[in-house]
Amino acid sequence: MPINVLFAAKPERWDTYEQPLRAAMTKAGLDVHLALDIPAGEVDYIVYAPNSALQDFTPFKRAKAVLNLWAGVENVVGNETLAIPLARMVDPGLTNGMVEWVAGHVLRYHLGLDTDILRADAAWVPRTPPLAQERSVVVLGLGALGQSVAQMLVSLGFNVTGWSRSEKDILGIRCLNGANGLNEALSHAEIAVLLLPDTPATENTLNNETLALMPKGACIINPGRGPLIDDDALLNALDSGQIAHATLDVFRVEPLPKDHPYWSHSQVTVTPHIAAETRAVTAAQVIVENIRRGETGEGFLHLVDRTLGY
Ligand code: NDP
Ligand code: OXD
Repeated sequence: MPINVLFAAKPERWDTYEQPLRAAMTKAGLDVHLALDIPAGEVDYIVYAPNSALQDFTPFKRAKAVLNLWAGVENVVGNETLAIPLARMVDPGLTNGMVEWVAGHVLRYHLGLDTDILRADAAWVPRTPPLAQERSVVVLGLGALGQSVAQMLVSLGFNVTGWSRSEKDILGIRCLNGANGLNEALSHAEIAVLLLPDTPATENTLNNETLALMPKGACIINPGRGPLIDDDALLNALDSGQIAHATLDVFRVEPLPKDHPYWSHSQVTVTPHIAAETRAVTAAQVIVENIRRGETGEGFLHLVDRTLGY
């Protein structure tokens, strides 16, 4: 009997994922019926995007797991109808995308690239670019994405501090945790990169108090989630010069409303939630590996802790 796998994302995503999923299933030797529509009581696994029409998991009585296509789970983790394991997306393609996006934006700040890119006059003023070893960068969140980003920054020569919930020991990275760890990390953060999940514990991680701890003129890069930052506090810190510039990819409301002050602020760069995207070919392998594990009774990879919310 085939394994029934329901694809429950926006219908337009089917074209992107169908072939990579089928190819990965064939390669894994799994006999799978993959479809957009399967009677709920017959579904074994749900490949899921939190913005799909499926919000009530109650009828999926025999399903073994929900396999999220996104890294962020804030829009599904609290779903009270979900009583089976939930796996988040950890995809090498998505990780590479995030590493590259953060590298670009960190180097923009570090090298002061705007000075030349936005030059309006004909001023020939040579300057010596700083070296990465003279720059402290802090990565908030040392998970799948934060760790890869931090390691890339180390490989470029930056002084890297990372902050996470639990204690960590990662070669080349100063690892801190807990409330005191955050304060210590931010006090050296010339550039802060936010790669925390959106949970009750991480809301407003950057607020009036924590922004004030950062060195004057620091820069912020947020590809994590909008609620990690208290927007009013950031706007005040930008206006006072405490924060020199912010690059924001994620927002409390997306798309960012047209009248939001971030759009017109000269010290803010808005990007439309494009820092990193799940890549179908590599993600399909991760999804199929979890289906294989579900069938053999091995533990699922990348399970979400419903209590912690990530
Ligand atoms: P992980 O779950 O692998 O890592 C989360 C990290 O945050 C862990 O290091 C965790 O600590 C830390 N953390 C969680 N809660 C706290 C807390 N209260 N205090 C301190 N540290 C905390 O997630 P990923 O790295 O895969 O992804 C991170 C986020 O990136 C996603 O949740 C999503 O919001 C965002 N994202 C954005 C994308 C975009 O295009 N803009 C694309 C993909 C993801 P510990 O290690 O101790 O558990
Ligand atoms: C994700 C995202 O969570 O794209 O995967 O933000």
